[in-house]
Amino acid sequence: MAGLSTVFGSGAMSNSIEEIEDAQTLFVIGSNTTEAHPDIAIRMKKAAKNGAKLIVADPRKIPLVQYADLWLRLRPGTDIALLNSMMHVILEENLHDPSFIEERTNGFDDFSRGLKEFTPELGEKISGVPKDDIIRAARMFASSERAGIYYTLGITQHTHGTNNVFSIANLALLTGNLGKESAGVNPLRGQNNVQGACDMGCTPDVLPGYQKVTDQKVREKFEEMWGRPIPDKVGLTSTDMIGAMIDGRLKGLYVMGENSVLSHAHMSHTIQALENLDFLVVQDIFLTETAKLADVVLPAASFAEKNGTFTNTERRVQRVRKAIQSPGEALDDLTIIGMLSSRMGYDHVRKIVQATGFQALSSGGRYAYPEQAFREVCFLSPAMAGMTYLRLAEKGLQWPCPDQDHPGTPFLFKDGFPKGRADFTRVSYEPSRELPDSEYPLVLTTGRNLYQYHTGTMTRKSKAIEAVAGQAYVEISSTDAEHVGIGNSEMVTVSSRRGAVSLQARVGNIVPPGVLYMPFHYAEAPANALTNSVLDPICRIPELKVCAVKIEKSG
Ligand SMILES: Nc1nc2c(c(=O)[nH]1)N[C@H]1C(S)=C(S)[C@@H](COP(=O)(O)OP(=O)(O)OC[C@H]3O[C@@H](n4cnc5c(=O)[nH]c(N)nc54)[C@H](O)[C@@H]3O)O[C@H]1N2
Ligand SMILES: Nc1nc2c(c(=O)[nH]1)N[C@H]1C(S)=C(S)[C@@H](COP(=O)(O)OP(=O)(O)OC[C@H]3O[C@@H](n4cnc5c(=O)[nH]c(N)nc54)[C@H](O)[C@@H]3O)O[C@H]1N2
Ligand SMILES: [Mo]
Repeated sequence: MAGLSTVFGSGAMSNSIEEIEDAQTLFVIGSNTTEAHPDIAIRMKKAAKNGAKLIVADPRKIPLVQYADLWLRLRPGTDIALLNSMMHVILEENLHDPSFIEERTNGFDDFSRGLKEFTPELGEKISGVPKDDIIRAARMFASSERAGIYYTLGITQHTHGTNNVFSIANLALLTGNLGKESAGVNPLRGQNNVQGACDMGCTPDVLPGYQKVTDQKVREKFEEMWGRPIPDKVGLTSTDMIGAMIDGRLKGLYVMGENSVLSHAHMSHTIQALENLDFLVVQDIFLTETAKLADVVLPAASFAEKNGTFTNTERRVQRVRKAIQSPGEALDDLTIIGMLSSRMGYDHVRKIVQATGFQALSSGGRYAYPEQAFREVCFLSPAMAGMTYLRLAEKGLQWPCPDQDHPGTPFLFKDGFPKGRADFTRVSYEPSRELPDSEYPLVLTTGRNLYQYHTGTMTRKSKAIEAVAGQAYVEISSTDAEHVGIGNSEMVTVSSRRGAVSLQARVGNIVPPGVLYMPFHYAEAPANALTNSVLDPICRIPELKVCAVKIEKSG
């Protein structure tokens, strides 16, 4: 998601979930919304019922295809060819928005020159989508007043993930679909609070509120409050940390709420990296595959056992309230971090309490309760300066919310872009890094299903969920299954240059010939034993959506 950060600063939806219902066209690309964001998919289905046009671009026949006016079944990894050829048609047929381009953007000329070669014929050749469908999609998207783009990992988890996101931004700018209701560029974020984590500075280039760590003024502001020098260099991404652990440049690691062994690409590599550490701390609510490798495990409390805030994909900061007591020695993450930092001699709380004028008890060098930490956040992050627990009480607030009287912001960029004008970015098509060959003739793409959550630490403890989705599987087309001599439900072995897994085959028409699909939920058949850890050069996301594999009957 960092890809979008480079464009818009945060990776959140530009518009609100509620607005989906009033869109005239919805373009859903690389998002299995029904299974990964069911609540948002309900709005999309409602919009379609109200007459909105729905375009779905996905290699798989995902459930949303059933509601689509147009399904663009592209080959994995070819989104730029598809998007560029759609934009070629939009320009050719004068369906773009010249006044928006003139008033609010930069770089149009260079960008449009780059589109010249991307005829619908070339688009079809690369993506496999028939050229007439590319033309129809272009017309459908560009001819409506309010058209929104919704995307997720089918767009980002590629070595050209950042360029994919630029391409989506180009389409929105070309058609003037930013800065108004029921339109926009909308990445549907993943975990309940991944947006909040990013807002709090959990990316290596920023402090809370997307304030650049390389900006001296920013550092001075935080140093003054925190009473400690702040490094002036951008840190490592979690994906780059793996390489640094293998090289021995990184010797100690503190993992908080991540089951890295199963969730990072190229599992044997990840395990080698973790084993090469001198010291590993894992703070989790369960003893995961990763926690088992740790020197110290800190038991944490779950979402239902603590107070605080979560921020969702539409930038809405919401209260979370403690409903049950934590078991055993588990403590909430804030308390654990506070205890550690006071042992380390940090004592910035007093200063913050003074500066915010928020008179409340703090114990030792740490906060006594989460509302105090929230005060600090709002004090240091201009986009949240107007928020308080009291104001969040009912249905939360969407940032930017710069002062106490500000009602929050349902959609961004109404009165301009952060940089004044938005840039078009010329992007060209580049194939995925590992393409099928005679030894590994199929493309594997990985993801999720409706029932399970990620590495299964939480959902696989539920008997009800296991009863319906407890079995690891790989989707294969009937054509390929016949070719390899595999029947439905038979056990197969899928292997790549990095590993092999055995699991059940699901033969059908969800994936096209040439493509396999595997969810990464199952530790007994981990998809990431196969995936390629090669990274996008800008945002450092791995190519989890494309690698080359072969499939054989298990024998
Ligand atoms: N049930 C459930 N819901 C979840 C999660 C979960 O684990 N389980 N996880 C949450 C998290 S953290 C996230 S990030 C989101 C992820 O949400 P999604 O990104 O919607 O989830 P994925 O299953 O990874 O689906 C990606 C989609 O992209 C398609 N795809 C693959 N390759 C390409 C390509 O090259 N181009 C295009 N256009 N499409 C492609 C796949 O067929 C699939 O439909 O889900 C969130 N919601
Ligand atoms: N092949 C493949 N790999 C992928 C993806 C893919 O599409 N394909 N998707 C990627 C994406 S988008 C994501 S987001 C990652 C997800 O990867 P992870 O984040 O590693 O997956 P989870 O299983 O959600 O692990 C979260 C951990 O946090 C713990 N936890 C839950 N609540 C709390 C809490 O309140 N406090 C603490 N301390 N711990 C808690 C859980 O027990 C769990 O062990 O996987 C990535 N990996
Ligand atoms: Mo995610």
